Amino acid sequence: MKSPIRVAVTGPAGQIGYALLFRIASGQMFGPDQPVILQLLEVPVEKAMKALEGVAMELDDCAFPLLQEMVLTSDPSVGFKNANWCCLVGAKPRGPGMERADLLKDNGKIFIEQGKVIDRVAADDCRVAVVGNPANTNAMIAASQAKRLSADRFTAMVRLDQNRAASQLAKKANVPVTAVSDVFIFGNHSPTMFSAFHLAKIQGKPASQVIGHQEWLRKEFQETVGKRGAAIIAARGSSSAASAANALVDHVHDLMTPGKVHSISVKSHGEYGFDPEVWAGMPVRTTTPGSYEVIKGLPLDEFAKERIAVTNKELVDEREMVKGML
Ligand code: NAX
Repeated sequence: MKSPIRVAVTGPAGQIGYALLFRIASGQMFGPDQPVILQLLEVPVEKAMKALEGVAMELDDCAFPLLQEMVLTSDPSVGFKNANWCCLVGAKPRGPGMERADLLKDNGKIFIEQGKVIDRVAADDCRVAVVGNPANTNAMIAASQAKRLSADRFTAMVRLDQNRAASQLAKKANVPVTAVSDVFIFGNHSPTMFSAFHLAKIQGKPASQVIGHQEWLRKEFQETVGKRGAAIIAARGSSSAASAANALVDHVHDLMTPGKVHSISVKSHGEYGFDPEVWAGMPVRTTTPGSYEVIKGLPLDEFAKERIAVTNKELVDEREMVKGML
């Protein structure tokens, strides 16, 4: 039996938390032979901590063989202590009439604090995956506070966009989703993200050739993927939760599996025209468990360059809005 890994999850009493924890504890994130210790960090509010106790009772009731221990806390230095992975899901939601800049600043405070504490108390091999929005910029903020852990350890999730894009392409081409490959998301996790259909393949052939409907790929497809979150809120009355948790399972699982090619948001070093120092969705290949290299040199046509410039500008603007806090 392997020794257990410590997985810290913030926001465990929230919607995504409820869809995520059971999948981590059942082995879907780290594999069927990897025991886990869940370190669950909520806000110090009675209602949230009480709800967390309920979730922990349900986890107990699953009798998961891989779940060795649970720590329930509202103290970040306990929650992140010796953590090998930190899944930063908890964040303040955007309230009515709230400007994006206010949301960035309010969440910025959370991620500054969490970045500092993770850097101080987490394990030496710690990896961080940010889900709480605005996820790309929150990852940049948390990384900015770390001195011990390098910036490449901090990633943000664009996997939900990748999965949404793959599924839409499969539907349009009337093939199973397993026939779709090389779907990469560039840029921000927001409606400006660019789903690079010119690189995607369906049954090994270029997706644009198989679908043959350029206008759909450029407009409707991009909008459906980029605005999927809003469409789900309109239909379901609350935001994506199970699909977001599933995407995080995929994000971490693929980052732990050498050879996997997938999209994650990482610190830019100027690849594909992104500003250095923003966190942008890009294609990566996992090298060793937890580490990756950005896949460089994929061809970009004029349309792709225009779209990347738009999403890059949004990331630069977000960075400007929080610059004073870093
Ligand atoms: P919920 O509001 O249901 O749950 C959030 C939980 O986080 C709450 O229990 C809250 O008490 C807790 N929390 C807040 N601040 C915290 C802190 N400083 N430390 C620890 N816990 C804290 O939201 P949920 O639907 O679970 O969504 C969580 C985040 O994911 C939101 O920011 C949301 O915007 C973001 N999303 C990101 C996605 C992505 O692809 N990157 C997609 C789904 C989702 O919208």
